[in-house]
Amino acid sequence: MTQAIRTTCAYCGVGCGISATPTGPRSVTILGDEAHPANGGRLCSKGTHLGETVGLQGRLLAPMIGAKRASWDKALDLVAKKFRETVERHGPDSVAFYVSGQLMTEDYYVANKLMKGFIGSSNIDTNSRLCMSSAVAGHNRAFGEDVVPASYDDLEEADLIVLVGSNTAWCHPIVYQRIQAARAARGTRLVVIDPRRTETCEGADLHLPVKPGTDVALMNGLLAWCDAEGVTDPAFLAEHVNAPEGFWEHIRSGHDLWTTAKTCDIAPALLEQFYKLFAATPRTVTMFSQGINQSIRGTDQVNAIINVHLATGRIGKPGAAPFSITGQPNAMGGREVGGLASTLAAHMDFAPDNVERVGRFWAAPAMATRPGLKAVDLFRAINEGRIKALWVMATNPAVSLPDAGRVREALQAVPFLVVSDIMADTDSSTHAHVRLPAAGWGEKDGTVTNSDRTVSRQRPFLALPGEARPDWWIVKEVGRRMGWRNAFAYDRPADIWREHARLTAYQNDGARVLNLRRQATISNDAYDAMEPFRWGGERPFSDGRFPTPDGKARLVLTKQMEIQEPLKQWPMTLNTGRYRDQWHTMSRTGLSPKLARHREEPLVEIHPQDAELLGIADRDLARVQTAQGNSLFRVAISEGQRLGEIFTPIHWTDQQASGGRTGLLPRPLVDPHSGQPGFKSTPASVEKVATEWKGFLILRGDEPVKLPCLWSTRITVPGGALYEIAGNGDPARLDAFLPKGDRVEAMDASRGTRRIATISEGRLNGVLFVTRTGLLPSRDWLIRQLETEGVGGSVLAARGPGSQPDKGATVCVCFDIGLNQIVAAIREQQLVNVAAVGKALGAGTNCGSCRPAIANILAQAQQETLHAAE
Ligand SMILES: Nc1nc2c(c(=O)[nH]1)N[C@H]1C(S)=C(S)[C@@H](COP(=O)(O)OP(=O)(O)OC[C@H]3O[C@@H](n4cnc5c(=O)[nH]c(N)nc54)[C@H](O)[C@@H]3O)O[C@H]1N2
Ligand SMILES: Nc1nc2c(c(=O)[nH]1)N[C@H]1C(S)=C(S)[C@@H](COP(=O)(O)OP(=O)(O)OC[C@H]3O[C@@H](n4cnc5c(=O)[nH]c(N)nc54)[C@H](O)[C@@H]3O)O[C@H]1N2
Ligand code: SF4
Ligand SMILES: [Mo]
Repeated sequence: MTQAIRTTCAYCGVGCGISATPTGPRSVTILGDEAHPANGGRLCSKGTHLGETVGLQGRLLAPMIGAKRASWDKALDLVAKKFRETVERHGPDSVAFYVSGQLMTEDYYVANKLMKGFIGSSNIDTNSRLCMSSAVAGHNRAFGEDVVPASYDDLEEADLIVLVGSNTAWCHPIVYQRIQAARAARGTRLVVIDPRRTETCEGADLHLPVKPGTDVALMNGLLAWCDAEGVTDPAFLAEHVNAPEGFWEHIRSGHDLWTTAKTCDIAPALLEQFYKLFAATPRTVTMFSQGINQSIRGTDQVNAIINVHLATGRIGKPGAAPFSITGQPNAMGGREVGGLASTLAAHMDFAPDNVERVGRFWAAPAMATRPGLKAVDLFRAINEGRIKALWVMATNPAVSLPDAGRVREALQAVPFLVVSDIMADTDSSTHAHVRLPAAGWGEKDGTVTNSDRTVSRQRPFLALPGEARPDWWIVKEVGRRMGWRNAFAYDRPADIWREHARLTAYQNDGARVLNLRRQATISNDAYDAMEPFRWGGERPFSDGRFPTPDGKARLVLTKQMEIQEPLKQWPMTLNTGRYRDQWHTMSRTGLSPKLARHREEPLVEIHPQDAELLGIADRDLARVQTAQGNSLFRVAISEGQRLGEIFTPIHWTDQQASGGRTGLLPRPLVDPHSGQPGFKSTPASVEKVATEWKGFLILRGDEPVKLPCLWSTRITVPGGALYEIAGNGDPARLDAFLPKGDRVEAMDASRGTRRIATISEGRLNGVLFVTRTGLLPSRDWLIRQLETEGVGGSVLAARGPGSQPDKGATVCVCFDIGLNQIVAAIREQQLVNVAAVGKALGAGTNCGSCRPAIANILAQAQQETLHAAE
């Protein structure tokens, strides 16, 4: 028997430990690691189904120069030569790296060192700019260092947890499960502050549907309330906190309950309920993520939250802290090594003695002396011709940056583009001159740091496929070929880890909390056996000392920004974010048939009244337009939306769909302190788009096709792919996409229905259903025919003998249980809670990610029963 390998999840910043047992060259059994402090054995739907994503579909397996395979030597020599020549000709600031919170700390360290110490520029920025940079800037302003003063254990010690701008149930599901467990065990109260009613609200005591962008007013109002109620901590304030001039005068004027409620568009009684609860509960954790960070006032929003915690002394104590939760698995590690253009290394900024110190440590020939270009500015600089060589690693800016249409132009325009990725084709790598095949999750080896500063190992359990190589190796090889052989002479990740650890400790006389001194001499064996540990200790700032020059934390005066009234041309406000079972641009989660079922298409969610006004019905297609661009989405009418606001997901790309391109829509406007884009709020309009026909296509195999129709979205299914399609004109042009085989057809002219299948020796190769006015059958049974023997012409009836009724949209992906099944069971068996549904159907009893959804279905069913009784 092969041994289980302990590693960390590929996805979110919760950083769950995984126990992976390989079962073949490219297959693995995944379980939660019971000994890992983040998850104690639990995994969410994405972690649970990681095994479905380790195949080689779509992988880049050899270096490519243009469309041609190249040897590593040739590709690396070319990259080194082009970067060296560009620096020689145009100076160090004419080149840039754009990297990612999905790199290992070791990868990140090498890239940062190469750019900031050897090339001599700070033009290395990361997708964490889009994610965590407002939190980083907020921490620096308040504490003097980017330190998260909380741990997951605080969630179990808190009496109140406030989630601000965080859809925790979907995006940090195991943290959400820990919160729910704490609620069950000790009655912890939960408040959610989010303009949308998300599934996170299902298990909460209060939901405040704030007007977007008004969190500063809400937090300042809270501070004013605490001040008036005498729940600030004068002793702590006097000894450990500095307030800027005019701070309290500012808080004490114009932040009364009524004014605040009006600004935030929340019922005063609801707001008062929250304020009272907060004031009465010393053990409070306020957890926040992108609803706070991704704003053009993100840094002020972060500081408004921290202000409340500092002023009430709710920091550095058990169960009391402001808690910025990270997105990517190693967003935190990137911050530690200094992978942002605005930091130098190891939590040091560009102060002259830091530059001198790091330069000495690296024996650097060309230290960068000032911050470099932040992501949005970086791509603008490319469009302006100022950046002539760009290396993108482990991120997909053509999809994920705001105003992605301009970003695509930049990627096309840059004279030399290198993309390191695990996948062959991404919307960004299409434009690359050189593509480098990176090692992916399960193959790579290194460390990551999660939201609560816990460092864990990612360990390989699969062989490197083809010629894929780890990112640290690729970068150090380029460094060596650029002429710095000794500075980049690493043989293994442990070599890099030790150097990084030494730098954090180098001349660190307590000035920086980040100090990995004990790791600096770790042996290779000890590195391999490393247990998860937390830097900065259990509870930073518990002694009331902060890493500022005078040891005191800082309150920051924050003012609520003006919220622009909607313009006539753009009557709606576009909010963007995530789905429970997809990860970013779907390069990994898109491979999993199970995960694909939760949301099969990119939806635009809209309030019923807005939809009615616009003449849009549920399941229509609609075009969302902004000043930056437009894209098509499937409509989902949702009571959870505020009036005038719409929501679209960030996940869909050219690789899976003709529409759903959220990245084209947001404005490239950024927060002035952090440079983080305001992804959550863009003026927009929506209109219905009619099509003459709709249908679907099921194809065997995993080679994607691009279909010539207005709407086409692809999901992976067992044995093949399902395309949902809609369009105008003659649909017969789609017939050509059916694979060869014996062809069977059925037409119904009155409804304009075409059904065609191709079959070889009793195996279904593909099937196309299109209709103008008729209904379409459930896809499930047809999909199963891909894996069935002895298929014949009767497949066009789209129904097996005694086949099941339509299950409806998948809710529980672990047991493949649909909405209709749950609703029927609730009705027929009079189920009253999530546990009862679990008992009856199994739904929600494995990973638990769908439990909030089941709670929501139960609540709706109860409402309907009430209405029926009235
Ligand atoms: N399933 C899944 N999980 C993920 C990811 C993924 O792609 N898929 N990505 C990971 C990454 S990198 C990140 S950064 C995290 C993000 O995790 P989250 O921050 O939880 O996710 P988002 O959906 O981006 O946004 C959170 C919420 O902010 C709300 N919001 C919008 N505007 C405002 C506002 O003005 N005020 C307030 N209070 N709230 C507002 C939105 O309505 C949304 O529900 O998720 C991580 N986890
Ligand atoms: N409108 C809008 N836009 C957003 C957001 C939003 O809420 N709204 N959120 C933003 C946030 S918070 C984030 S974090 C970004 C995420 O956006 P991206 O970083 O662009 O998204 P990913 O799909 O995670 O891209 C990772 C890429 O790296 C590849 N990859 C995976 N593992 C490795 C590896 O080990 N090495 C290498 N070299 N490549 C690898 C994957 O195949 C994939 O192509 O999106 C941002 N964009
Ligand atoms: S919560 Fe889910 S996606 Fe996040 S690390 Fe844990 S298992 Fe992975
Ligand atoms: Mo993120």
